[in-house]
Amino acid sequence: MTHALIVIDVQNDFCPGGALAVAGGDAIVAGINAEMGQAEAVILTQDWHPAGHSSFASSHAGADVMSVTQMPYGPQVLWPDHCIQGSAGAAFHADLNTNRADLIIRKGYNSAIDSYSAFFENDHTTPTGLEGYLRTRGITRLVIAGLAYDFCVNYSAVDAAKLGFDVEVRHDLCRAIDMDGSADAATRGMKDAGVTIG
Ligand code: VGL
Ligand code: ZN
Repeated sequence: MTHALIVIDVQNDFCPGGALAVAGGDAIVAGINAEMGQAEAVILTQDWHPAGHSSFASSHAGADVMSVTQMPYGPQVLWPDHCIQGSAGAAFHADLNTNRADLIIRKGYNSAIDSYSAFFENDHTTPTGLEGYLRTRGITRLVIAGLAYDFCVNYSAVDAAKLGFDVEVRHDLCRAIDMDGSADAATRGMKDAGVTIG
């Protein structure tokens, strides 16, 4: 048994020109495609929000983009509208080898709760189903890459480690939003959770 490669949110809205562009987001695509050849299973995640999602600043009167608000489940960054279900921005980067994917898991479809992690919504309780998929396939080792390093990659990796998976994050195959030191904080948090940063 080798490992599953989990590719987080390599979507147009997180790449240059997108609604929530991550610097260099497109520069990791070729390396991720190459890495797929090493994996037993390839899983893609896709941020997939309904219009008017509660994580959008536009859904909160007077709120600034990138400000933080308090939600019932904790603090929430208010993002520009992004990855709206079925939009071009929500589509995978055109060069990503989506044909190699065994599973595409969508997240963030619940209007009231954001979902950074591929495993749980931001209430840290509502599962996406990915844990069950991996366990029933007998996969215990995960390599994680994608966007954004400090949000969805970080949350996915920490949740995976807490669930008992053996987790490596490929730093070279990720790019960060990096607001207020969030990239360094993500590295510390992942290491504390037992994630290997490769
Ligand atoms: C993400 C912010 C909002 C991510 C998704 O993929 O890291 N970040 N939605
Ligand atoms: Zn999102």
